[in-house]
Amino acid sequence: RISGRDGANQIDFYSMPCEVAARFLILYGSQRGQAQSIAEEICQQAAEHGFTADINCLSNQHKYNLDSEIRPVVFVISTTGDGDPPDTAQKFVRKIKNKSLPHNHFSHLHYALLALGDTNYANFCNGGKTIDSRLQQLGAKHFYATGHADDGTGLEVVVDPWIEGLWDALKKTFSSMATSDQQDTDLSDCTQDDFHKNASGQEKYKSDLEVDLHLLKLSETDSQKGKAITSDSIDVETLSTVLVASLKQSVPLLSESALNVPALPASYLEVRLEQVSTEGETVPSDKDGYHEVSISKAVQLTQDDAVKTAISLELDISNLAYQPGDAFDILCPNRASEVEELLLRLDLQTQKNCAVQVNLLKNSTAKIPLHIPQNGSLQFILTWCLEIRSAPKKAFVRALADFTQNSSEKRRLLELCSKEGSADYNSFVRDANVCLLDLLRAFPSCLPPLSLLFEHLPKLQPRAYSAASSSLQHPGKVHFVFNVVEFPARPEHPARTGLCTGWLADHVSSILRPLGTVLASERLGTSAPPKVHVRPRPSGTFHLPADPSVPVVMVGPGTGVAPFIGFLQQREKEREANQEATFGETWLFFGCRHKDKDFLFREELERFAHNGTLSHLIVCFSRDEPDAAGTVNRPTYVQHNLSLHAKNVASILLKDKGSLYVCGDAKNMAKDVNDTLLEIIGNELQIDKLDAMKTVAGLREEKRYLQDIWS
Ligand code: 2AM
Repeated sequence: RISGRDGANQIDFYSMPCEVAARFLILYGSQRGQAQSIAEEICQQAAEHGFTADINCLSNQHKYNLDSEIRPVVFVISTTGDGDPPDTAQKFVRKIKNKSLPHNHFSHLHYALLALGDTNYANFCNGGKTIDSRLQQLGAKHFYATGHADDGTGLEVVVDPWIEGLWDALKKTFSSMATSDQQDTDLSDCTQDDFHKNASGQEKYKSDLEVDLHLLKLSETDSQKGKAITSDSIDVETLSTVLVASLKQSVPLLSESALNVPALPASYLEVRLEQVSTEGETVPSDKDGYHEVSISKAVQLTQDDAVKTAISLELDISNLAYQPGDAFDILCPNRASEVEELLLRLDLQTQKNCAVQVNLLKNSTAKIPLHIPQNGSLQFILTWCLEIRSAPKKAFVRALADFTQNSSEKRRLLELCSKEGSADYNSFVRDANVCLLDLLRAFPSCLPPLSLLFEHLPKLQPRAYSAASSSLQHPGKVHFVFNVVEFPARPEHPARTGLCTGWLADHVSSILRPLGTVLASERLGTSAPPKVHVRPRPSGTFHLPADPSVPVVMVGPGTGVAPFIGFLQQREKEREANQEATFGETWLFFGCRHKDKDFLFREELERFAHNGTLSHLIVCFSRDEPDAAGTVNRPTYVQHNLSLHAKNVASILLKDKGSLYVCGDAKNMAKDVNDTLLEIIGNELQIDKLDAMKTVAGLREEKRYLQDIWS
């Protein structure tokens, strides 16, 4: 049957023993490289399991043809924005969404899909789900249950067992294809169990809204799968109570066989250091669309005794265009002191200026990671290209164990990356923000080769900051505001600041001034300003409504107020320029800890309220003592004020077709605000929670409930 078909593969591999020629196709849709690296890992592991895998990005449409694809296909799809498929998958999605495709268009296709998402954001895994449900509609068959991995709790919790179960599912697929005509059999039933047996991860839906969107957006079978996975998963909490020790200290509980975890992927890089000059290197910039710009101002917005230090920056961006609501990517280097320590620890300090040459080991089908430049100096690569602060993935921990001399250290590393040691890995590595250097400090007999770092450390990613200005008000400039992130000392590592915010704070220290003062050099314009590499990152949706008469409600406690400062500056200028126009009501719900310590942008916000740009400025203080009047139950958080103004908020959203914007912390604030919104809508419309959820989901669909949130 199959050999008669044309397509990418002319060989009748299904009738061969699967060890010989079992070939499948991996397609990934990646936004920031995670789906790609997982796809590449599957590709590498395939060989170990006797398969041959071809791998392509979904955007390379000329390199694959699903219309005649007879190989099983494994999709790895991430999610971006408001639950959208990644940019690299957009064309593909448009293609399969074509309404003229017949319902059996993909009836020949057997596939498995791994969806990546983050339950801190709305529309969990929706990128993968969109593709999955459309493929189902067009008749494609699952040969393995879809996995939904959550970056909020650690992708590997689902990804690792999902990949582990994939090999058996593929074997069954190949053998059933070879032995009988399975054209009309959905293979997912016989392999779902395999996944459930392996799944130590839970598919968690953190908020009710997620559950609701899940119910609304998914087919029934998908939501049933979600439940099945949850109930079958290993009880991580029970494990943690018996296993908890410390990062370093092993609990001799696991049997030797439990520790028998193979190192995957096998090493594939060979790194050579050449004593040649590598002078003249700067940051990896122009080719990726970055621009080096000056930081013209840096102002500390908070008092010295505030809980957090907030800093605002002004950058000279001359002709780079942006709209309020857009963000900018900022390139930041790893800390010089950490790079030095790493070089010292790896015994490479004297070679830091050597040029690095990276080659693939013989017979390897892997690829040299694109983010490692050829001939860059070692110091440059460790400073600008690799995320040395990232928590080492389990595969990395496993590989490190192979280069650890001391037997109890080695055992502990093996425990941490074993399936049974999952809870320990989560609490001592992932949740503790442990990085490679911390592990090397804790395990002194571990001495990995450089090639291992290059294989496992991810690309150093730029950090995105929302613009806190409008170019109408500040031509040629953009402002950002951020809190200097502080990680307190833990047994696993010393106190430290966040990579980018800590670097920026140090970088601008020579021009940093307290609020309300002018720095001498600013008046005289003498000292050279610090510079930074930025790249505009336009937001698809987080913008003011085009029609200024549409009312808006903005919710942004803390530095979440940033984009709204941009919105309001824009509106202030538009009002000045067009006094005849009608402007809708404009509400801002802001919150901070202390009125006198961290009321960010206080003067500017009061000016907006005074001149009518803001019709309502509603501020709460979470840690101030009650006022002299001793008001009981005063609002402490933005959502309390939302409740107090429930009638107005409901009427803006439900009657006046207004928009609600939420910016700031995803983990707590955005969820609580969402819950409050459900209550407000439920009460106003006298409907139950599920119907309120549907209404809120509708607001999201209409892009009238927009979030710019981070965790
Ligand atoms: P807290 O630190 O006193 O708890 C800006 O960060 C403001 O957001 C602070 O006043 C902070 O209060 C508050 N905040 C903390 N958790 C919040 C939540 N779940 N919802 C709304 N605001 C919150």
